[in-house]
Amino acid sequence: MLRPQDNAKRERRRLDGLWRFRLDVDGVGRRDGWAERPLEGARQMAVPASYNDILAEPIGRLHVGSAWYETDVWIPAGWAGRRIAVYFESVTHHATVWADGAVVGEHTGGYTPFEIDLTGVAVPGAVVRLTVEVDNTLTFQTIPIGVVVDTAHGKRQRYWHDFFNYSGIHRSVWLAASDPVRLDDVTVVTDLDGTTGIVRYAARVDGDADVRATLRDSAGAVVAEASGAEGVLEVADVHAWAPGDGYLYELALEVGAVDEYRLPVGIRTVRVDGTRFLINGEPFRFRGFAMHEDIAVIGKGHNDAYMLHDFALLEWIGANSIRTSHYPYSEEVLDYADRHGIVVIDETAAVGLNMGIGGGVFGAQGYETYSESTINASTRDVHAQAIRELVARDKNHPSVVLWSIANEPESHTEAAEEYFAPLFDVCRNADPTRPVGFVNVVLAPHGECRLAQYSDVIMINRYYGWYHDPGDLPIAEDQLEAELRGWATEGKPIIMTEYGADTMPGLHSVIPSPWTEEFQTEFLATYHRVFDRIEAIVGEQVWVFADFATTGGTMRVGGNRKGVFTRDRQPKAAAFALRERWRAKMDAEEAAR
Ligand code: GCB
Repeated sequence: MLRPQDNAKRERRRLDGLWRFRLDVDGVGRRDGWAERPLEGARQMAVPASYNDILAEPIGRLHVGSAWYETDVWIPAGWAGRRIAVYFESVTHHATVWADGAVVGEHTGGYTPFEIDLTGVAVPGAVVRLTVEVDNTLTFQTIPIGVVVDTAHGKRQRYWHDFFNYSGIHRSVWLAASDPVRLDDVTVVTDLDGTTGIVRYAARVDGDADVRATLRDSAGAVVAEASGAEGVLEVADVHAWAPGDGYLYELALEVGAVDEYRLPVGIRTVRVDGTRFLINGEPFRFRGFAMHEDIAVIGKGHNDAYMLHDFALLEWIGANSIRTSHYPYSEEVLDYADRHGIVVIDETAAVGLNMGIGGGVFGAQGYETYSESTINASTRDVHAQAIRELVARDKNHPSVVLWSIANEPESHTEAAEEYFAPLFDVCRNADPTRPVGFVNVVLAPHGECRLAQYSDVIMINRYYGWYHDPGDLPIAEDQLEAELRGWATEGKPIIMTEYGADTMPGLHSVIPSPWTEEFQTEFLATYHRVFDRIEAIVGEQVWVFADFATTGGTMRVGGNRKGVFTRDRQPKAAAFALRERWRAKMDAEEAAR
């Protein structure tokens, strides 16, 4: 599946805007045939956006189950004879789609796209009523997982991850037209041989037609050509894609005389060598943040202005990388990262697969993580599909250098190994070119984790001095160093994928104490001293870029406050300290080049 685009042979229309909307509070929408006729009792809802905080009613936060969206779409008369499809970038978490009252498709997985062929259903020159049932239910057989409990006050959703279960149509919806004979998919793999760049492409055509490939540089000059569904393009004096230098070529694929597709291509290599993480053969050190897609009112709805501002702040602070914690981000984010040389650790939505975290503070208590009745073989199938869909969507982004197949799962038990070992294979089969890993939690410290052996890179989240011995940074420094020295004996690169402290902006103290701005700054400095003493540490990504919404709870004050920026993107004191450190590192790297 390819993302819709406009070019000489293809056309697309964005269907964003105000749709008709109704929460299915009593769960009767299907029984009562809400899709069969225009949605009764509907209000308006923004697409893209989470509906939760827009409603300004408790039900927006409490609702478990379906929400119905509807819009009328005019199909251009000029599209007669074309293949017509609707492409959803993200519906969280399960979508069923109707066209004029008839089911046309469904999709599971809240953060990866899906396409539904409407040819024959959508009549050129006529209007089609599109209905989407958006189900936000999380169970032990969804990714992420959750459990629904029945209470005297209705259903309640519990889950083990620390961000609010925002729901809705979160990214753009496209109506797309192409020839019925068309390019269906393309995989690009790049390599470097001295000063020559190598681009291997493999195209999948729906129908019978020849493929011609043309590679152009950023000025539009043709640098290589080939024909056939598979081919190799060589670029003399290549301008490689590199961190901080998002140089992109453009690969144009022509399918007979009927279709074409243009794909930005960054030519680079990624490899792990001992404890080094190499991009184009050069050691790379990750500096930056684990992020969230999270904005006041809009929730997880994609917003271009916020995206640009977030990237501007990343540049301001001297970050060179991000992790898409804890789910695949909008495709716009990856496009931007490609174009600006930002390095991305790309994560699936497999978060919260751990009943031990927080003693049940975030979720429900009394469950076993892996069992017949909780996370089981069916969950693994869904998880495998989530990995395949992530790779299918993002495989051609040069910015993506490492896959994270899960965040903080239970990883110290035999059951964890049984569950996860095949999933590492799923990821490597889907993409043999990038390193694969998962993010380790403190409950499986060095020596006890049974999954690190399957990872190419060790990714670790730690909160010594926050959740353990809160406020005592000398002890935290010792604990962190002792553990990291253990991990360093594994001979693999280590990325600290999370470390941070909740901080209320405006709260100060002379002696740094938890929740103050001074403490956050000291906390990070403590960790940095340790990182700088251990060679195998090749990355530091602070938790978290900005404050974000979570479920309400005694450990959260209006959400998670570990942001280096507030939710409305104002800097806390730690932002300036990080900027000093990271910009100095950036300058030193530059000088060494
Ligand atoms: C973690 C999780 C992250 C939480 C964070 C915290 O380890 O990966 O999702 O938000 O800790 O602040 O507790």
